[in-house]
Amino acid sequence: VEASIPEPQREAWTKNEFSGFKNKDDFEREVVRHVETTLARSLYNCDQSAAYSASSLAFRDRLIKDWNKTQQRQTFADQKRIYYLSLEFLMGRALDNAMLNLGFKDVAKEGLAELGFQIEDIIGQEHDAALGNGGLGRLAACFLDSMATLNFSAWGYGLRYRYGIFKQEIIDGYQVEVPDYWLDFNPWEFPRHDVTVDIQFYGNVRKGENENGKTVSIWEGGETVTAVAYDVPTPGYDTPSTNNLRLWSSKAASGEFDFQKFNSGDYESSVADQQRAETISAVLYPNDNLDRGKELRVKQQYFWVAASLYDIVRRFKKSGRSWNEFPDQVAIQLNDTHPTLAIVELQRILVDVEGLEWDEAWSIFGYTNHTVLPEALEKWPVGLIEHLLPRHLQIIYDINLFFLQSVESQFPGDSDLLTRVSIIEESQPKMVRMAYLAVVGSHKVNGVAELHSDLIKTTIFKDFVTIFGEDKFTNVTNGVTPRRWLHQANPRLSELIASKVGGNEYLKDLTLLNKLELFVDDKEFRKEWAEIKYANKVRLAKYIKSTLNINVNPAALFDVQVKRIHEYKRQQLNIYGVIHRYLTLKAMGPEERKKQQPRVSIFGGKAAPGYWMAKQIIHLINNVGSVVNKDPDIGDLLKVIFLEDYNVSKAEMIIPASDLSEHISTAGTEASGTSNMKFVLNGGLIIGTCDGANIEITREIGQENIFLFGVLSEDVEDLRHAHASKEQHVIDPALTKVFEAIQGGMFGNPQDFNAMISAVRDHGDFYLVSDDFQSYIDTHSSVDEAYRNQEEWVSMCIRSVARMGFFSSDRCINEYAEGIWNIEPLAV
Ligand code: CBF
Repeated sequence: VEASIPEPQREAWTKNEFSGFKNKDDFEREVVRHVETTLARSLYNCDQSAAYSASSLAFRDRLIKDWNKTQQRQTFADQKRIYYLSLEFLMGRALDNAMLNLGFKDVAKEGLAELGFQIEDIIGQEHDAALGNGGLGRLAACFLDSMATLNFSAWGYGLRYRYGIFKQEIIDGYQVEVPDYWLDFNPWEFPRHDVTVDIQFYGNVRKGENENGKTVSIWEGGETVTAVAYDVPTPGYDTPSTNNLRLWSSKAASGEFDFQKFNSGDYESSVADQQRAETISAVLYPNDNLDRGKELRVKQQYFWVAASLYDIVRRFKKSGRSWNEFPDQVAIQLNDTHPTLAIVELQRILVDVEGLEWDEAWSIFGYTNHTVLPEALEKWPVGLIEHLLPRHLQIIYDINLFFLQSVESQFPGDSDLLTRVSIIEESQPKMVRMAYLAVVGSHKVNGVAELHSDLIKTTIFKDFVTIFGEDKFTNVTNGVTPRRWLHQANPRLSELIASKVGGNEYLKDLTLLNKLELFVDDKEFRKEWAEIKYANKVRLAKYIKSTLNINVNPAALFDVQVKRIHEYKRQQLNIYGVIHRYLTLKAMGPEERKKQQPRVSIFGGKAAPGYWMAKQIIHLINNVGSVVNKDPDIGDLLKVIFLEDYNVSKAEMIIPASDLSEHISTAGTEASGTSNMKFVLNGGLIIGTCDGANIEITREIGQENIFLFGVLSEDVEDLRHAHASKEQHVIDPALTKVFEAIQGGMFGNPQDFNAMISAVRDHGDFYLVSDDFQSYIDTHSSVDEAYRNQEEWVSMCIRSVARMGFFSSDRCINEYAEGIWNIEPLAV
C-alpha cells in the first residue's frame, strides 16, 4: 500500500499505459527494439537465437500487461483462490504457447518472415522448461493452462530447479545422463528479489511465551535458508486471464559469503554456506514413480511448502479477514504426497505463530494420489524428520494421536486397525507414512482415473474408507489441454477440425469435436485427414534421418511407445514383440514377406539414472535396432528406432505422427496415463491393456476403435501368487523363442540381458509379461489387418477424435473446482 502512487499522479501513469503490439508492424518494431536495446545487437548480427530472444521479449511485454491486470482483478475481487502445489511442472516451451494463447501467431509468423526468419526455426530455439519427470509434472502444466483459460484465480507453486530433468544421450546403445542447464536465457521468469522467505531447518523446540503472552512451542536455532520467488506468467487461451506460477529458488540467508573466512584466506569454506543453501533448489530428482528417501529431498519439500504457505498466509492476512474465513479464501491442492508437509506447516503457523487453538476440521487441503505402486509411496524415517524439522515431528505425532483416538472410539479394541492406519509405521527404523498423513489431513482424496480411484479405495486406503466413509474418496479422471496437444502440436489437423466444427471454439469446449462424426463418411475429408497424418509422418521421418541417419518409410505403420522407461509400463513387452516380428519375418520366404505390413517401431523415454533394469531395456531396444535396421532381408518391413532425450517439445512432433501408440502397462499399475489421450486426440489408434484411463477412453470412443489385450486387473494378484508358488514359471512358447534368440547372442552380449529374462523366468514375472505375450502379438496381427484397410482405419481415427471431448483438462479443472475446491471462476 505504501508503494502505491497517490491519486493526483495516477493520470500520468494511465495516459502513458503501454499495451504491447497489436499488429504485424507493431510486432516488428518491438522485435527490432529488443534486438537493438535489450540485446544490444543489430540487423548485422541478429541470428536465430537473438530473434527468438527478441520475439519472446515482445510477447512477454504483452503478457505482462494481462498478467498484472489479472493479479489486480484477483486482489480486488478478494475471492477464494486455488493454490496448486506441485514439485514438478513440465512446461515445455513457452513462446509458441504464448503466441497461440494470445492469438497472435499469424502476426508473428508474417512479422518474422519480413524480418528474415521462419517462425518454426525461431520457436525451435527455445530450451524446454523441463521441471518434471513425466505424467505428473505434465499434468500440472496442463492444469495451469486450463485454470487460466477458465478464469480461475489460481496460483501454482513449485521449485525453480537450476537443473531440470537430465538430458539423455544414447552412446553405444546405453543411456548416458548429461546435466540440463536451462537457465542461460529465460525470458519467461521474473525474479522477485523483494519476495523472500527465510526457511528454518534443524534446531530445537522449547515451550515459551509468544507475543501475546500465550504459552506455545518455540522452534529455535538450526540453520536458515532464504527462498526467493521467481514468477512465471501462464496465459489462458483466448482470455486476458494470466495466472502466476511462483517457483522458489534457494540462497544463503547470511548473504553472499563469509567475509571473515575469506579475509583469513579460507576461500573454500567461505562459500560453503552459500553452496549448501543453493543445493536445495539445484536439481530435480529424476525418479518417476520411485521414492529414494534422501534428506535433500525432504529439505526440498519443506523449503518449498514452507515458502508457499508463508506467501499464502501473507496474502490472506493482507485482506484483514479473521482466521475463521481462511477456508473460504484458500484451497490448496497437494499434487501427490510431495507437498504433504504443508498440512503440518499450516498447523505450526496457526498454533505456534498465530496462537490459535488446534482445529482439525478445516477443508483446505485436497490430495491427489497418482500411483498405487508401493515403491513410489513416500515414507520418511522418523529420525530424519526429527533432526531436520523437530517441531514438525511433534505436530505429526499430535495429528496421529488425535486421529488414532478417534479411530479407537469408532472401532474400540481393534488394535490391528490402529497399527495399520497409524501415520507412524512401527518398523525398524520407524517411518512417517506421508500418504496416510495426506489422507488424514485432507478433506478430499482423489485418484486420476476410474479404475485407479477404485483401486486406491480397495488397496492402499481401504481402512481409511472404513474410517472416513466413501465420500472422502473421489475420482477426477485426468485430461490434457487441447491447446498445446492439438492446436499447437498439430496445427493442420486443428485447422481442418475447426473448419468442420464451427471454428476454434472447440478448443474451449472439446465436446464440440463430436460434430466430426458427421464427416466420417466424407471421402474428401478423410483424404485431407490422411494427408495431414502423412505429412506429420514425413516430418518425423526427416527428423529420424537427420538425428540417427536411418531411413524410414513414411508409408509404413508408425508404432510408437514414448514415456518414462519402467518395468510396469512394459517397454520390454514391446521389444520382445518386435523381436518376435523380426524372427517371424526372417522365417518367411520372400513372397510371403512381401505381403507383410511394413512397420516402424519407435521408442523414446528416460530411465531414472539409478534404475538399472530400465537402462537394460533401453540397451536391448538399441541393440535390436542396430541388427534389424541393417538386415537386407528385412528392408522397410521393420525398423526399430530409439529417439534420444524424449521431452515435451519432441512429444509435440512425435505424437501427431503416430498411427498406433502403445499403452501396455500391467493391468492396475498405470494410474491413468495422459499420453494415451494425446495420441487419440491426434488421430492415432491405441494398443493397450485394460488399465488407467485406457478404460474410459474405450468407453468414450467405443471398443471397436481400440486394440485391447491382456489380463484384467482383478486377475493380477492371483496370477502373481500362482507364479510365486511354482518352482519354474512356464513361459509362453513364442516368448521362449524370443528369449532363445537373445540368449543365442543375436542382439549382442546375451549376459547383458540375463536379468531381464530371469525376471520373467525365475523371479515370478511380476509384470506378467509372459501371461500377456500371446494376446499382445495376436492383437498386433489384428492391427496389421486393420491398417491394410486404410479407408476404414482413417474412419476409426476420425470417429475416435470426435469422441474425445471428455479428456480435456478443462473438464478436470471444472470437476476439481466444483467437487473439491468449491471455487467459482472470476468474471473477466
Ligand atoms: O496423474 C498423472 C500421471 O502421474 C504419474 O505419471 C505418476 O507420476 N504417478 C502416473 O504414473 C500416470 O499414470 C498419471 O497419468
